[in-house]
Amino acid sequence: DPFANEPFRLPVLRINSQKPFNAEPPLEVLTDSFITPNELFYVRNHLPVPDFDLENFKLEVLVGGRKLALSVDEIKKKYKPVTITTTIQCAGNRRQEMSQYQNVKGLTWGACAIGTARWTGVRLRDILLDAGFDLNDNRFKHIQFNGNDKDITKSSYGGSIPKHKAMSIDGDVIIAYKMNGVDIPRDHGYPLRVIVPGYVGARNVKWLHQVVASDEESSSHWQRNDYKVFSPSTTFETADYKKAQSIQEMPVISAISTPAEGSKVESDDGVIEVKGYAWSGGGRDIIRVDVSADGGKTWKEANLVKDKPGADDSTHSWAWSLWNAEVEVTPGKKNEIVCKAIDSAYNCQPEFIGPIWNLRGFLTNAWHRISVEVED
Ligand code: MTE
Ligand code: MO
Repeated sequence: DPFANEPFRLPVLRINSQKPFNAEPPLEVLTDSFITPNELFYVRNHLPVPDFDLENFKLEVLVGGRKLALSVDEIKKKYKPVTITTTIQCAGNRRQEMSQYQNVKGLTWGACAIGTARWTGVRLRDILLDAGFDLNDNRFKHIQFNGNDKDITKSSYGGSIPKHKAMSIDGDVIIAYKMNGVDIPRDHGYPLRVIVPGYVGARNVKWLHQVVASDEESSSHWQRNDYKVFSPSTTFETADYKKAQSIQEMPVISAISTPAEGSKVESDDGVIEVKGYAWSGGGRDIIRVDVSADGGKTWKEANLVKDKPGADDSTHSWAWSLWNAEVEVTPGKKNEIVCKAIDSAYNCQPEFIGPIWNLRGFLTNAWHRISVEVED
């Protein structure tokens, strides 16, 4: 059994698939703290968690004909450490809502395939420059990453990002060895993981063992034939994966964490508290979250909580904003609570799922709607 040596996981996680392991924390606890505790951070594994022999492990960095091999200790000693606080989100977050609209293919994630952590490591840029990467060499257009988790054909999970993201001084792409101050837990990539702030979760390759400068995107299945979005009318027969763009930077999203969908809420004064998260990719900050208690007719601006705890080297707003709002409700009936966020580029979320529906159920970022019964 390739899954015989999987790590321990908290029973509170909501399991989407056991082998490979995929699970998310309960929505009620997701927004309790700005930093998601490691044990509650969603897990998205495509393959078994690999075993590591740290003694003999070296990260391989290939640039043109040159090869640099670095142990974890060498990485820690040779390059300047930085800490980046970033939110990581799976492209399938909130897929459940899209699949309720119309069937899609993929794991049924709720709204918790997202989390925020402080990652400590060294800049990918520093390592690549050390390996002889020439910024003026136009042969290299992509930086590819390979993990140490392998399928039955022995091919590993992989992904790539464009050179400009990898090499820009304020891209904050790091090779991390710590997650929230401790060695990265096995489920999240021990001992090394690339962190690509503002990009889709899929490019944050765990169990990193190889970095390759290339003229092409990664040839892995997950770069070429997955994590792409098609028009609502595209079918599996007509989907042209070669033509479609890979998901990289993520669009603006938000979700309500409390109250829970379908719950009964008590209110003496006709007001209830609503809480949630909002995030946008590309380092775009959240500038406003609007909350409605009447299905989107009238809106109230939420309070944004942005206090990033601890020292941080981030050059952009890579992390989410938590928010809360007190909204007026009508007791004795169902109230439709809705939220929508606006990012620093004034991007906003689409009102409905229909126009963004896609066969794989990616990037579900329509207004988040829940229905609660209010009792007085
Ligand atoms: N890296 C490897 N090596 N193998 C994987 O299966 N899954 C990717 C990415 N990196 C994956 C990986 C996907 S799709 C996501 S959303 C994130 O890791 C999930 O990270 P997490 O499990 O730490 O939350
Ligand atoms: Mo993902």
